Amino acid sequence: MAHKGIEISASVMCMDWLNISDQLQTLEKLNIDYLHFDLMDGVFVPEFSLGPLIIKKIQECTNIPSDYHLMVEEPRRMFEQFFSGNGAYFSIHYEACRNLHRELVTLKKLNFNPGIVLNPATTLENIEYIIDEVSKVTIMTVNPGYVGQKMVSQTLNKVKKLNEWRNKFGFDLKIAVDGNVSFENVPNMVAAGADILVVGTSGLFVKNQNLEESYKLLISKVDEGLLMKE
Ligand code: S6P
Ligand code: MG
Repeated sequence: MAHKGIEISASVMCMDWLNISDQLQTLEKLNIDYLHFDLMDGVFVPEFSLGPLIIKKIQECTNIPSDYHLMVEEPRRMFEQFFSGNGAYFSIHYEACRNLHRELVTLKKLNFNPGIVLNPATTLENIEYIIDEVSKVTIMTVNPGYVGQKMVSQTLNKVKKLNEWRNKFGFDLKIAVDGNVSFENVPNMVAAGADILVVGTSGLFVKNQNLEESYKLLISKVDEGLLMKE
């Protein structure tokens, strides 16, 4: 459940895979807002990760809503493999699509909540003409493809600028941040205007740290950020 308007999306790729069923139960108890599914194709980014079949197995074990992040070249090839949209967030990269507007319209038809993701080097102006089509813009705060990286600090300014656009033009969209959403970085991210935090190895699934304790710490960092915003 959102904490004072801030939602948490837990990166499945960063879970303890040998204890995934226990961790899923804990996430449900904590009322985590979304399970963040990272898909990689070995082309758009060098790595591979989860595919639709494994994702489906996980979805069968939980009621937590899904939040898909496709790090996949020309992602439309995969839309139909996700069965039904059910209003889940489905985010594709600006850099990966030749016909971005068409793909966003198709996602809506498939009953997804379309989102767009921007790599650190991509400017906001690139999405000026499609921003009305999306429910969420994700600012990658690291380069996509790997866990455990350091935040690219300039991306915080992009979050701030997007938040200013949203306030100025009244865009009805959520701003998400993904990458090194750590206890240290969360206050600044929230203060900059992020309202969905994708958390992985540095902000929730921290090695040798109890999941519930990590969550408590994370929420206290969200509160710090909200105070900075006032
Ligand atoms: C990265 C991916 C992310 C990671 C998450 C890892 O390409 O999109 O969703 O899973 O950012 O978290 P951390 O704290 O290790 O950076
Ligand atoms: Mg991601």
